Amino acid sequence: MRRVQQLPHLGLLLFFLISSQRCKTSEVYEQNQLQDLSSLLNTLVHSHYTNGVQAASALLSLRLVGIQRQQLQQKLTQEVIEDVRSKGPDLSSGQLAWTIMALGACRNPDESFIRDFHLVQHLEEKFQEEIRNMETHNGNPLTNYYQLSQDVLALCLFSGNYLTTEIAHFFTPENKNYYFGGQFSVDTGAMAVLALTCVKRSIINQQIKTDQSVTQSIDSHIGILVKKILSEKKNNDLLGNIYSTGEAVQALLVSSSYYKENEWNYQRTLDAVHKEISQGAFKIPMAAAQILPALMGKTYLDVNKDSPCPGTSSNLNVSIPESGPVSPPPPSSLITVHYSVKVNKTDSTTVTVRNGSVFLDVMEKAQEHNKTIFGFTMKETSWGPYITSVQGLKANSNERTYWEILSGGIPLSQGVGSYVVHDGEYLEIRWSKY
Ligand code: CBY
Repeated sequence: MRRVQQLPHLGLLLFFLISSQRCKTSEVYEQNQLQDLSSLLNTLVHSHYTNGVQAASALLSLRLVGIQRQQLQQKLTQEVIEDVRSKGPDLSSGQLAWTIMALGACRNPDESFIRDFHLVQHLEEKFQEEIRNMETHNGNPLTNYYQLSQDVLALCLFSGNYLTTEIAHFFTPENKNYYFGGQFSVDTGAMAVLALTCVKRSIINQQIKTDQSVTQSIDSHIGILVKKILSEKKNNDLLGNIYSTGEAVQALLVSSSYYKENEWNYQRTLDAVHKEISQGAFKIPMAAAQILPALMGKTYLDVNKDSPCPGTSSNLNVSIPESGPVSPPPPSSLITVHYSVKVNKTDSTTVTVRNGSVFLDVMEKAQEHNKTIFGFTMKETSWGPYITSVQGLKANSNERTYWEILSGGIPLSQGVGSYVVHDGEYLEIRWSKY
C-alpha cells in the first residue's frame, strides 16, 4: 500500500536526503521514488526482527543513509547486543562482522560494546577458523565466501589484524567459493570487491604495509571480479538477480576506475530496482536493509567509526505512525500444487493449500501425509527458514551439499518462507551440490 501521505515527516526527510544525493527532473518520478523509499523504511520500522543479524543489517543501513530515529536505533541496538550476549561464540564469522559494522557504523555510544567485548579480536580468531577449515576441508570454509568478505571488510574498517598476503591468496577470482554450481555468485563477488577495495585503500593510505606484488594482485582481483559482476547484468538492468543488485551496485560505485562509463548505467539499475520495490519484492527486513544504501548512493565503505553519524543537518524529527488496524484476510480459496523430493529417484505428491501459501506450507502439508518421504528439518536464518535436511539427508558445507528449491525445474530466487506458490505449479526440492 502507498503510505507516503501518512508519513509527512518521513517524506520530507527522504526528499531532503534524495535531493542532496541526486537531481531529478520529473516531479512525479521523484514522488514515486519517495513512496518506494518510505515503503522500505516502513518494512524496517515495523518488522519483527527474529535474529540479531536482521537487526544489525537494518541498523547499519539506517545509520549509513543517515536516518536518525533514536527509539528505533535503540531498539535495534538492544537486539544486536542481546544476540551477542546470548549466542557469543556461536555467532558465525559474518554475523559477528555485521554486528561490529552496525554498532560502530559511525561515532556513537554503542562503540564501547565493541571494545569491552573485544569483538574485533574475536573476529580475527573467527576469520582464522574459516581459513583453517579451508585448509583441512578441501578449500571449503566453515561458512562461505560472502561471510569471509564481510569479515575482511569489518577487520579492515575497524583496524583489526589480517595478512594482506592471505587476502591476495584466498580472494583470487578463480577460487571455487565464488561459484555455486558453476554460476558466479554476484552477492559474493560484490562483497569481496567491497572488502578488497577497503584493503587496497588502506595500503594506499599507508595504514598497512605490504609488498608491491600483493598490492598488484589485490588490484587485479578487484578488476576481474568487477568484470564478472558486469557480465551478470541482465536485460532488465539488474545485476545478478533482484536480491544481489543492491550489493552489486555498492561494489560498482566504489570501483568506477575499473570499467568504462558506457559499461554500466547506475540510474537504469536504480529504475529497475524501484520497479521491483513497488511490486513488493522487498517486504522482508533483510531485503529492505540490503537495498537501501545502494538507492541512496551509499556503500559499506562509508562506514567510518571516527566520524559522527550522518543525519539531516536540520533537526527534522522523523515520525512514522504505527501501522493502521489490520483487517482480517479475506476467506481464501484452495489451490493444488505438485511437489517432489529428488535425491537419486524422485518422490512426488499433490498437495492442496490455501491460496497465498508459501513453499514451506506445501512442505508441511506433504510431511503430514508421509513423514518418511517428505519429513524435513530447517533452521532460521536472517533471510527466513532454510531447509537443512529432507528424508534425514543433511546439507553439509564441508561437502558443499544443500537442498535446492525449484519451480518448473528453475531454481527459485526466494527462500521457502517467502516464495508464494501458484495453482498447478510443479515444485521440487532437490539434493544438490554447489
Ligand atoms: N549471509 C550468508 O551467509 C549467505 C550468503 C549468500 C551468498 C546469500 C544468498 C547472499 C546474501 N545477500 O546474504 C548465500 N545465499 C549462500 C552462501 C547460500 C549457500 C548457503 C550455505 C553456506 N555454505 O553458507 C547455498 C547453499 C548455496 C544457498 N545460499 C542456498 C540457497 C537456497 C536455500 C534453499 C534451502 N535449503 O532452504 C536458495 C533458496 C536458492 C534455491 N533456489 O535453492 C537461496 N540460497 C536463495 C534464494 C538466496 C537468496 C535469498 C533471497 C530471498 N529473498 O530470500 C540470496 C540473497 C541468498 C540469501 N540465498 Co542462498 C541470494 C540471491 O538470490 N541474491 C551472511 C549472514 C551473516 O547473513
